Amino acid sequence: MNSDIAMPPAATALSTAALSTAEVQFYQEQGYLILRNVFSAAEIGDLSADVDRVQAEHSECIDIHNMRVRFRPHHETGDNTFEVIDPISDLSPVARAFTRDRRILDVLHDLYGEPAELFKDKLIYKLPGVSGATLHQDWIGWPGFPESFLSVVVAIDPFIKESGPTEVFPGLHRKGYLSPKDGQHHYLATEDLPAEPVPLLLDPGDLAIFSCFTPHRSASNTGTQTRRGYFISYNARSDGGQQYQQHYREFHEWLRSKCPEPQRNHLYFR
Ligand SMILES: O=C(O)CCC(=O)C(=O)O
Repeated sequence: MNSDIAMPPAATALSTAALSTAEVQFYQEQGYLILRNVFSAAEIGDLSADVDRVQAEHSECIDIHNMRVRFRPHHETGDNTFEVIDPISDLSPVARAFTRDRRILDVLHDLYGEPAELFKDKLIYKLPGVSGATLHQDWIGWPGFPESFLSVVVAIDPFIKESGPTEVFPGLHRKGYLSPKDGQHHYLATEDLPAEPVPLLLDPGDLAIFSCFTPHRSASNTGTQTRRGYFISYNARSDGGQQYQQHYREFHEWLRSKCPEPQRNHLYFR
């Protein structure tokens, strides 16, 4: 099945001074940045309602064979629990508008020194009980995978200790990719990292940004509320230009290649 995702490329910002020099320097040194109150409660309310609508209206898509969604074990029962819709911007006009919002694009222009291009986007719902992400870097050794890849997290729900916030290991992005560049996804061992993790504690409407080389992880959601975050990833324009559709073609190929026969024949994208 053709898994091209019908979505026009993101608009790009032209010039800005959205960040202070100190903020740009902090990101360059630490590999992450938190920006408070970027979006209003009303804007986050609209995003919240629309991503919940997508989850409800496309419930038939929440299926282990659909490459658009991912599951994780419940931290107590081990039950495979829905976690991610990737991508969501073609299903949610509100999410799509966030990917093109000047408040994000202007910040990225300051970090890149040039316009950003949308690379991928995913809504991590992280329902209560879902286990966390194992320590890893987002970069992967696929030919041409952009080293300028970074992710912007728009907090829809509070990222608090109980809900399993993303935790970053600051400064280590400067070491580059720490695993074999063999095209596979690799986990890292905490004891190998000479830094203490920083939890990205966010209120709804806050943004966090981290580099594809910044090691990160998250704990289980042991609270009673979802921890919905919109993770939007970009690359610098000079680092491959618009790659959104190409990325999803490669990603689906890779998912297929990882899936053993005969389940591979059941995979689809919808
Ligand atoms: O859910 C999180 O906090 C982390 C997610 C993550 O690491 C990823 O999607 O690469």
